[in-house]
Amino acid sequence: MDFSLSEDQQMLQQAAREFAQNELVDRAVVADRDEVFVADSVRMCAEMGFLGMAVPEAHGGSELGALGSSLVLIELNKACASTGTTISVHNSLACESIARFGNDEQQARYLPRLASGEMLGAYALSEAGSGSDAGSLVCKATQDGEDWILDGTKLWISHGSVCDLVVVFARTDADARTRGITAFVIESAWDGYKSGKQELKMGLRGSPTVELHLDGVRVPAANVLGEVNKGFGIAMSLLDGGRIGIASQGIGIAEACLEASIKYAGEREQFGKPLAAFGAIQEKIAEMATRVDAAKLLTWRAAWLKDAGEPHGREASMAKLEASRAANYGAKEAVQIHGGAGYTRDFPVERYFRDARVTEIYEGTTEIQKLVIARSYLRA
Ligand code: COS
Repeated sequence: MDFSLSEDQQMLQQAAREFAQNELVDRAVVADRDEVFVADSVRMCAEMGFLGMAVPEAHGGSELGALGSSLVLIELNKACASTGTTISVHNSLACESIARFGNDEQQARYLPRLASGEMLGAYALSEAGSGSDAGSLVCKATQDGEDWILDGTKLWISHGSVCDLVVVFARTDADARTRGITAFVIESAWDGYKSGKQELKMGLRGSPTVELHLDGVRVPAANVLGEVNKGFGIAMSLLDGGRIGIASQGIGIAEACLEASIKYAGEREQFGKPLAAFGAIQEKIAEMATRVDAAKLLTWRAAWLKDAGEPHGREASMAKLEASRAANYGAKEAVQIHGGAGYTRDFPVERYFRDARVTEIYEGTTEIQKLVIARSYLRA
């Protein structure tokens, strides 16, 4: 067993780190404060090739695989979790859906534009009545000649107000629960597509989360992704990969918390010595660092399995479970180490604390990750 990254992976990590620290850190503060989409950051990510991480080179992508993507996502999220969310959803849920389940024509039509950043991709599964119970969705697709007509409202859609393409899951058989759902690729410019209310969120304020109204959207048969009524498996299998992305986000936030805490503990003095000299602070740093590494090992194992073409659902859920806990633990302790200062916007740990919270909620709650893990052992 070899725990080291290859030279290419180290170079990728370094390039992503320098880019994120130089370009994203200050923009993250403004996007959070003003609650505006991190458009410039995403555009610069496109120039770096980070919008094509899940797209094969043959279609203009950088084809970094799950491990390469994780290395990049950790660095982006360390600097700006709103950018990290956008890049993760675009790659692991939108691009990957077409790269894995699209036919040749769909791949040729969409992948180059997604990889270059000409199109930003989103993913629409959740609804008012179906969050954790994704299989109960009611958004409807009705056949009309060769076309499908989509009607319904989707909820919690990351960057649904600024995207160009969305992978939408809709019901095509009212009586078949998870076996009656189909995946469609739709373009936001099409008639009947409208983004609605933008949520006012605790964190990730540079990543708009919106309602999506589909009002008679006409979708040609050519935009059905995979087979009719086989969409639920596609949704779940994409989420297996997406969860590696969110685990990487958790690691990025947790690492940012650790680094900020080490810096502050070295600078701030109380009782005549730096905070770092106190056992109570050392105990927190040790816990934070160990949890970051545990999350990294689990996440990179899941990514390695995915890249090897092996089943990785259980491992992705374990990675997300642990990494999201590491992020929330790290953020809580980082604020604590910073004391009153950490409770102000003068220090970034206040934002990390708010951004971390959702990692235990979206792309499957902590409870759902435990359910997936337990089921994989118990086959219950
Ligand atoms: N990959 C491929 N197929 C999968 C799968 C996976 N990871 N997980 C389940 N499936 C398939 C099953 O094999 C089954 O297929 P068949 O119909 O051929 O038997 C089908 O999907 C239904 O599976 P299951 O019975 O397990 O579905 P449930 O309704 O019990 O739901 C959970 C399973 C709870 C795990 C699922 O609904 C889930 O992940 N919920 C959370 C959704 C989520 O993360 N939402 C966030 C959206 S993005 S913010």
